[in-house]
Amino acid sequence: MPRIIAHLDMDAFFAAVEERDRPKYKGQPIVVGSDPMEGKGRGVVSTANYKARKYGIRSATPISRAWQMSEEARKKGFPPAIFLFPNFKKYEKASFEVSKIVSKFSPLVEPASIDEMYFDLSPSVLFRTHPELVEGMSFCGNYKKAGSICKKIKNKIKREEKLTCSIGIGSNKLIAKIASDFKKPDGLTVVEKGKEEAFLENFPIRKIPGIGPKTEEILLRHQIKLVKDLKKFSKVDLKKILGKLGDDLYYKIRGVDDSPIVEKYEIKSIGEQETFSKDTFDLKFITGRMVKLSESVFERFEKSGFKNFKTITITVRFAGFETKNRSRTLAKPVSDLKTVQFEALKLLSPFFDKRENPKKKLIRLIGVRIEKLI
Ligand code: TTP
Ligand code: MG
Repeated sequence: MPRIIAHLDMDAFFAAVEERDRPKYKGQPIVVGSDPMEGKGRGVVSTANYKARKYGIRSATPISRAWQMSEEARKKGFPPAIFLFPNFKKYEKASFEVSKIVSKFSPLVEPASIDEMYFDLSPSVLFRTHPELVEGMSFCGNYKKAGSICKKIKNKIKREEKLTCSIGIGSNKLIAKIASDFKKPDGLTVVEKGKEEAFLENFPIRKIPGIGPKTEEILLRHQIKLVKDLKKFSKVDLKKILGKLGDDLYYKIRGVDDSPIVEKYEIKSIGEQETFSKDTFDLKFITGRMVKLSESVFERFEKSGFKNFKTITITVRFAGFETKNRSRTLAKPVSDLKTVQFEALKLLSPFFDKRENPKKKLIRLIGVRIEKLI
């Protein structure tokens, strides 16, 4: 049965929520991330709104660099960026409200991250649950109708949540995902059945999910820049160049993907990290921050709707960026703050002695995450 799948991705999500909730910053360039400390801050940018992106600021830009870019813009007479800390509880709430709106239009919704979701608009699915939405729609698939449903979804999100999003519609998840990114922000892109290959051909290869910086580098060495360059290679050739990934890619670049929509709520973990303002080996300070981070993570867990968890994971990043994760999975599920704090500190303590840190390297960042949520 042919499918019609949509992918929705919120625009500049964290920054858009902040801009909505703080009217005094409306229309200003906004950067959500760690404290820039007038250019001496050491974390990174979570996201920047589109005004701040004009200054070159992006997700994962070092916050010190973002500050410099804002200063350069200020010197040219543009408004400097407003730097704000992330407030995950607010973003989780907005994300939940958006998925509630989408659920009114489709019975099959897959939350894929905090700001994106896939949903099924196939007539065969909607006929069963939302007959009013598919009146006059034929079983062979009607992309116009799917487009008009998505317009309604976008309007409702704008009206009720005061946020914009971009949606892509296609015959599978892969095409929908690439299409949602095609006209950002506030875009709607429909790729009808049969038009998938033509749609993909002129994209740079990095747009294909699964092609990261390393694969891109390998392919560039073979003069492959665009999807259409990649299409000249046979399946056997691609396998020779890229191994198993080559096999997958052969189909992806032809728009073929039959992965299903997975309905379950996909939060896999709740966690937070903190980059210290200075690399440190101060036991009292670091354990104090770990206790606080655990509290903050636990508060979010309490609001998440999950009842228990089984795994606690910590992250330690040394001054030289070497990063270690350590986990403990408990025999029985738990749901209390004391356990998170106790286990996190127990996992952390070897980093203060020769068990995990014989050279007494300074610590740059710590994080804590709870996983196996039930
Ligand atoms: P994205 O959807 O990748 O980015 P975005 O919503 O900010 O912007 P766009 O309009 O291009 O979709 O990520 C969603 C949120 O996830 C983003 O608002 C902040 C967070 N995030 C990080 O914290 N760090 C990162 O490196 C990225 C990519 C995202
Ligand atoms: Mg987004």
